Amino acid sequence: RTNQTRFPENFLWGGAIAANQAEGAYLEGGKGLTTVDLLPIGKDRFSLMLGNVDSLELKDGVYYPSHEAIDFYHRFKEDIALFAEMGFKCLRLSIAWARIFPNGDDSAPNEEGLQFYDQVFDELLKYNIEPVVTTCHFDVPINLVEKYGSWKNRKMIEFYENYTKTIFERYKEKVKYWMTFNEINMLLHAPFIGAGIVIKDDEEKKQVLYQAAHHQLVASALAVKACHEIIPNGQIGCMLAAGATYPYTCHPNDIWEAIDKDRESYFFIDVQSRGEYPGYAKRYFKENNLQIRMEKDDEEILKNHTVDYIGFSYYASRCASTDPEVLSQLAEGNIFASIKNPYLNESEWGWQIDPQGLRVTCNQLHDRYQKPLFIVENGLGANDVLSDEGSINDDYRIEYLKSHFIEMAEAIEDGVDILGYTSWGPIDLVSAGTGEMKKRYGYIYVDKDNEGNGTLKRIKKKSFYWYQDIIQSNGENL
Ligand code: P53
Repeated sequence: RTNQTRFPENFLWGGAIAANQAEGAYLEGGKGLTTVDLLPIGKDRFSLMLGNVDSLELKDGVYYPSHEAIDFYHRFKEDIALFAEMGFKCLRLSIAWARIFPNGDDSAPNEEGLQFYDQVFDELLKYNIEPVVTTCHFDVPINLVEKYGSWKNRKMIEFYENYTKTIFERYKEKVKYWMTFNEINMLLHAPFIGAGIVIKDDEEKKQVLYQAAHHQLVASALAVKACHEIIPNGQIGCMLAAGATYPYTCHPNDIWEAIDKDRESYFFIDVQSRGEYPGYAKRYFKENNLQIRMEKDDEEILKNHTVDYIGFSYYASRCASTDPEVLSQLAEGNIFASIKNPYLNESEWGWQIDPQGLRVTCNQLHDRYQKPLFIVENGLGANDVLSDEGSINDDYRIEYLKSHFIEMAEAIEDGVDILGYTSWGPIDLVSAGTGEMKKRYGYIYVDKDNEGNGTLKRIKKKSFYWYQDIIQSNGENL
């Protein structure tokens, strides 16, 4: 190795949380109900996330983990102080749309909601922690689902534009880094959690989803436009649930299948970053008889307002196969149906662990888009257990992160421009996929269990001190 440092001097080390998984206070401060507030823990959650929703009302006697979450709403000062102690350069968080516009279509914003984020950003800036803000991380105001069918409806573009302009204006002095939709490609796999979409029996699923995708893509481009106009020194990115797809074998059919699978996701980013629908998407629409209704200016809007950087989450790589025998072993119960890669280990939740896949993914995104990347989610969900002395020795998490950081350094050496790295859930929070508390990602333990019992006390894990050292040495001690 040369003397050159591995990570750029201003590399943004930090962590990432989302309003719906951390804040709680689900009806406080004038906040309206959102899609995620309707998701229980347990086996019903999965089917609801996919869009099999028959009621938009809360049910009695059901435990909804987002309602209190980890109470970040009341404890953000304590939590941010802990992030500062680790030396965070940035914190990725999301604004809850329904705190700002409780119904989504209100004529004026909710001042109390705006003030809450003012306080959060001020607290971060006090420690020189750069806020990195996702405008929408899964939680669509429920009124927009009820009245308009969420992103199925073109009117959503207007509501989102109004919302994003409001927050850009309000926070233009405080927030430089923005992102539009969290894991925009989730819309295809889990439409209700991804985009508030409920599929009715008489609806053609693909038609509905790709039309909704078009609305989000136009809305995203308009947010880019507004951000550039309102915050001249701002940067705004897209956000992809990434993870390279490997061909299961070298059979040409498998090679093509892997390309095809990746394109399901790249589709979104090709539009957001290159500004137009790719040829393979047009072919797909034609062959599946999908009519995407566009208005006259849409193509121009998409072309003129592309993102500044590519934000993405990376948890695992995937495998693609055309062999019926291999496909019959598909792991169930995951949003991304996955074929087991025999060369990889998996987490307690069956997510395959592939540090090298991070290097692959970085290189592929770099080759494709030639824009800075921002790794805005990565980490290991594990069931940490307190020792008798009350400590958490999460060596497995340190091992996971270390191996991924080494590959991230390799990608940088490959010439990939990476703005920063925010690990998912630096403080334990509610799992999006399962609603559990015990699927923990944090450097900070939160005393709360799956049933909602616990003191909510924060406890530093062993990885807290490890990450602190990584940040302090800018990755030189890996
Ligand atoms: P949890 C599935 C596949 C990839 C990313 O996930 C996903 C999901 C949803 O489960 O979501 C992202 O909490 C998402 C976060 C989420 C995180 O990954 O299921 O942006 O909100 O918490 C981890 O372990």
